Amino acid sequence: MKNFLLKRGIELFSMIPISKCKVIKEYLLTKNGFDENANVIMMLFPYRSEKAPKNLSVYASVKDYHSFVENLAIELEGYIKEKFPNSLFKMFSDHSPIDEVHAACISGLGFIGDNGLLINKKYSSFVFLGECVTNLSPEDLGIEYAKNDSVTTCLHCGKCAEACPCGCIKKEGDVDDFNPKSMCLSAITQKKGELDIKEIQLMLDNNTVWGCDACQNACPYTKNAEFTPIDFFKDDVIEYLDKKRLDLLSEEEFKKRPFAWRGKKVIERNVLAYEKFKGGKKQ
Ligand code: B12
Ligand code: SF4
Ligand code: SF4
Repeated sequence: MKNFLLKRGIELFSMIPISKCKVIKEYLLTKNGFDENANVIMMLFPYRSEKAPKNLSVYASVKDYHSFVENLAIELEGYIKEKFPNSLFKMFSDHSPIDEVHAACISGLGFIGDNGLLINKKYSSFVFLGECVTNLSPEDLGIEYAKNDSVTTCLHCGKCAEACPCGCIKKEGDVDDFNPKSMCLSAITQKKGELDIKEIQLMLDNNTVWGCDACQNACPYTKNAEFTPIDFFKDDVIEYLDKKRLDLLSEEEFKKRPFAWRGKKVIERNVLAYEKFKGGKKQ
């Protein structure tokens, strides 16, 4: 299993029992036949490449990580089922039974930043999280349980809170209220319906038509972080998204982008508003 993952550029993985995870969607476990004895192999997928996007968050500029995980799941399932035909095995990412940030932290793969994200020392917070839930044991798979399964946190330097344009991040020791996550710019760019002028202004000020990286870019761990070694995230990066670029995407290509799950209308609305108010000029 270790070699299988390493060959695919996945160097950060670790195993924990599901009983230590925060289960947020129980039905995804029962539906797939798992009980409290299941194990979780947490994995980190670094995704930031040298190509820095100009008006998109990094996650939105690379190909959709869900298809990366789907392809990995197919290969991994074939590999595992050949050795253990009766085993239970299911890959998740994002739409997951567990709180992935918490699980990756107690797997020893990083710590939780005040920005709510999992930060890995080598790749910073620019890592996607995914996991394989299985009834196989560490001995079966040749991966040992994480040694330190406590929750660890960051430097609490306050830079992410200062950089957040929406006041969503609480500084250590802060007693003031902070805004709910629904007010996070990332959530605003993904919501359906009309955007008001304040919301459009936030997109313009932060140069983004999808997602937000302000709290990650301000974080000191990002400064010296390494770029992704995974080819999937290096190819076909969209550095600037305008209406012309959007229209050039075929239906098939559009489906491969991280903003596709919301449908064409939402990203088109953002791009048009961005272009209209920026006067169509590239930053
Ligand atoms: C829902 C969600 C969002 C929503 C949150 C809105 C809401 N109403 O809750 C929105 C759209 C805002 C969002 C934004 C982003 N997300 Co998101 N999101 C998730 C998702 C699917 C579920 C989170 C959850 O509900 N956890 C469970 C509940 C119980 O936990 P919670 O206590 O409410 O808080 C958790 C998180 O919400 C977060 N958190 C804590 N404090 C704060 C504060 C703010 C302001 C925000 C936004 C989040 C946040 O950390 C907590 C511990 O896990 C996870 C995947 C997963 N299955 O875990 C991805 C996930 C957390 N997101 C991810 C990413 C990449 C992002 C963005 C960076 C994308 C972008 N560039 O725009 C931003 C970052 C915003 C931020 N600072 O956290 C990655 C994070 C990878 C990492 N290194 O940690 C995940 C793990 C997806 C993945 N599989 O890789 N996300
Ligand atoms: S993603 Fe942007 S708006 Fe959301 S918490 Fe981070 S800095 Fe704030
Ligand atoms: S910017 Fe500072 S406070 Fe925020 S996550 Fe990074 S180390 Fe923690």
